[in-house]
Amino acid sequence: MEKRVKPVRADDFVACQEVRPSKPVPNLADDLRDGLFCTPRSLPPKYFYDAAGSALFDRICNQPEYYLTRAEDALLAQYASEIIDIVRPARIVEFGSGASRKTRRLLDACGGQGCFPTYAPLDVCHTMLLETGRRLMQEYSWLRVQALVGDYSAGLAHFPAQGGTNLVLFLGSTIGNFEAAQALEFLNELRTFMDEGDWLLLGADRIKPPHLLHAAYNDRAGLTACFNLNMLRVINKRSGANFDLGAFHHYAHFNPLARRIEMYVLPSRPQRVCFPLLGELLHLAEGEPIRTEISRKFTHQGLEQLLSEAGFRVEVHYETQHPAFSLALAQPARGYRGGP
Ligand code: AVJ
Repeated sequence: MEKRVKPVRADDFVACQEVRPSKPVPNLADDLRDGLFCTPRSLPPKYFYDAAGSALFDRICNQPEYYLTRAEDALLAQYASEIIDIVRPARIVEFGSGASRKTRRLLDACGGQGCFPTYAPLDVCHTMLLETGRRLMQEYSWLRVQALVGDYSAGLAHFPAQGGTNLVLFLGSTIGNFEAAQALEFLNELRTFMDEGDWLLLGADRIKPPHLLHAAYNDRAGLTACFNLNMLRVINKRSGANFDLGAFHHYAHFNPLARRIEMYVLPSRPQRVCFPLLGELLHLAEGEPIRTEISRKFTHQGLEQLLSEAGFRVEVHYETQHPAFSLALAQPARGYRGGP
């Protein structure tokens, strides 16, 4: 008889707790109504990330054109011990942790310096949190994982407090998905939840020659195109809509005035899409765009200005050149009285 390995129950090892939203979050019907039945049409990027979408994003990160992940990882590899030495965190909080791959650089540095923080990843995906948490605890014998299930855009008022220094990670240039006003609001809110001695490590992509940006969002293997169109599949599955995936194209370009990548799905012929959830029918003309993502690109100064407007003081600004990428280590500015 085949010998079976006893399954490990992740819940036995990884403490997992829910962070309740503290402000109203639009549901799927709201997002569809507000995004599609007006012009210009758009859908929020959070709908990229079902299991297939997350797997596609992982593969995009390994594409030769998608420099972001490698640039950020190079900075973490080079500066993780310096960062840990400066911060000496009691807890590492990570927003949108996903598979926590980059976090390992920091955990390695912790181990090397006799600093043993708790790791608190916040993600919407419960399964991903448990799997990653369990794996990390096997790799780092000293590590306690306090997994948090929730949506960082749904408010942080119910985020569990913990004494000692927090190091908050917001990596991968996810901040670029927010419009300028939203980014400011989010960072402001984050600062309100942080103590004066806490630290923020923020990864942000930088302005660079358009052909490099264009290539990163139009990889030759076509993974970004699949990732983009997968959003329509997610919407179909979750709402019962009937987007015809074969009738849409991926389109991504860099808008140098707005300093951002804009990503769209474009119908190659007129479309009628049913939304039973709303009792509505959507008419799209040939080529009428639905925007699925913006990915803002910062200048060195622009990033520091955003942080300072949100009430942070940048202590160290790590950066790569060619391709440029920023990792800013910042603290809440002392005596800051501004608010959102
Ligand atoms: C995960 C939001 C940082 O904007 O570069 C990758 C998502 N979109 N390719 C980015 C993405 C297309 C990515 N972020």
